[in-house]
Amino acid sequence: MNKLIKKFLKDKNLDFFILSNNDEFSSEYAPDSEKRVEYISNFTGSNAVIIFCQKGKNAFFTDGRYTNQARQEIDSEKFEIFDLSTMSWQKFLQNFPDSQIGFDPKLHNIYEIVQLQKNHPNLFPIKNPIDNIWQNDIERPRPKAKKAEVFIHDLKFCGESWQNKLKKIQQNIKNNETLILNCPNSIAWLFNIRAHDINHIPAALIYALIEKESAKLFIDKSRLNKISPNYLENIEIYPPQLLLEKIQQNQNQNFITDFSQCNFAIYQFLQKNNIIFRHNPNPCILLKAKKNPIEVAGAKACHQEDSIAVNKLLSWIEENKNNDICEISVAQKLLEFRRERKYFIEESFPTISAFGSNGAIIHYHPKQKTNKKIKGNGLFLLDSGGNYLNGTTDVTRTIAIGNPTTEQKINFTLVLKGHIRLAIAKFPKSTTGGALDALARFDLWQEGKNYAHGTGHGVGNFLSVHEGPQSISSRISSIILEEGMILSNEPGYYVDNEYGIRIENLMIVKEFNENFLEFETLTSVPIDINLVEFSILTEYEKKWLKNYNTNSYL
Ligand SMILES: [Mn+2]
Repeated sequence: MNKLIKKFLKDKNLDFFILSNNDEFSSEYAPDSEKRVEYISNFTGSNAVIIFCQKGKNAFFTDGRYTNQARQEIDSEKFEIFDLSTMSWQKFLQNFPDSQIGFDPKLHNIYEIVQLQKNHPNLFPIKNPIDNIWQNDIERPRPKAKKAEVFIHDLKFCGESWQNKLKKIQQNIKNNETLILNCPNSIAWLFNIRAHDINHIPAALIYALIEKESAKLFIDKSRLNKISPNYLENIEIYPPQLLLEKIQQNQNQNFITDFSQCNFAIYQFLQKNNIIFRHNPNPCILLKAKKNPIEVAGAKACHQEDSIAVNKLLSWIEENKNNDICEISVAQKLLEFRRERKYFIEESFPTISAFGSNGAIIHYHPKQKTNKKIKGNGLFLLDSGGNYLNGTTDVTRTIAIGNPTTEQKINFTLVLKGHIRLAIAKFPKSTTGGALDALARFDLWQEGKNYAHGTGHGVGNFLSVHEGPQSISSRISSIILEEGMILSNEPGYYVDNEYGIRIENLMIVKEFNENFLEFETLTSVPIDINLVEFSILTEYEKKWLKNYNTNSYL
């Protein structure tokens, strides 16, 4: 396969081809039919870019969560692995400013390519060579794209009619403007519809065009059989392949779209047809992030349900620790317990069930080849979540199997201190998530320790477990935290090849007083006190822990 790509590059006179792990919607969990990086390299993580080189080794880029995993999964003869935090693929290409570079315009957002064009005059959108190879592969045929039936997300779970939401969006659109939406999560939220096109995120992979007085959805009509024809009253429905045609028919309109989401293929089309367009931040994002009172109530209820499942699992581990349990069997049992809970639909992401050294692989998912028995002495890290009709959950617990070492206890306690510091924080209105990140790291930093991931991400309502714009991270958190936003609180600590520690709860932002906000923790799963080094906790922290655990045995 590598040879085929090298030949392709030579034939096309290209030095490089950039392959991103995205689909045309930048889905976090690309559908199987779009997993080109996995097909070509065996890498199963969600974030990766490969730069295929006509000469020499190809370059493989992923972030700190996945570098260990990449080393295990991909062929180091063919790929050199880079950590995106120290070497981005853009920086890599900067060493070759005059090179001829090909890319698939559907798999990159507009910003990404516009930035790249500044340094690389010879950058060419081309037909993806991997698609050709995959299409002709009889041994590993390319899966068909899944087009699932659409269903309604009931008003009792979403709390606001789509007509209302649409009105709010249309208020900010000018008469001669058309908004292009290619963000499936936003469309799902806006029209209160869901579908299982991909695992873990119940959104249909579709486009929409929104105008001042009208709206168009691009979706096969057959997918709407389950919902009443009156439901999407006044919304025009077109087959997906008519998107560009409809844009062209309205070419006198000014088009607006979010350049950080919209793919470059659409940009190319607009440019080619001399259609006027500009960047506009996706207006759904912030409205979606601030949960309404019904969504807040749903989030609390589904967290109670989900916490019961995790509580049951922790007791089950305790009872079965001498019964040959392993990472995979624990993850399966947890799914069984979740399936018993009210409104549970599916896991919100693949469960991270990691014992011992596997815990140091930040986004590890057990496979037959790596599956460890959970026995002897070691730390067991379990990060999992559920998508419920009334909300989305995400929780991590690290528990001691056998006897933990003093070092493990101290590190766990430093992580716990950071978790508590953030959980109890009160902060002025207009504080950004970035400003709070150091709270969770402070105690680790004092010991010269840190973790290579963000502290908190936003969470959807029966949608994506990772949903912006808010986050708690030193890198990209210029968004002000507002009432009703849900965030994770998940500091950790990792020792490569030995163990991993992470403590994660979800929290909701609420008012503390007129000028200040605070968090309310939603997750109720006890923290393992066998891992706590009480001598380094303050009296206040001890009290917090006791109180939290007392209220968390469900
Ligand atoms: Mn999380």
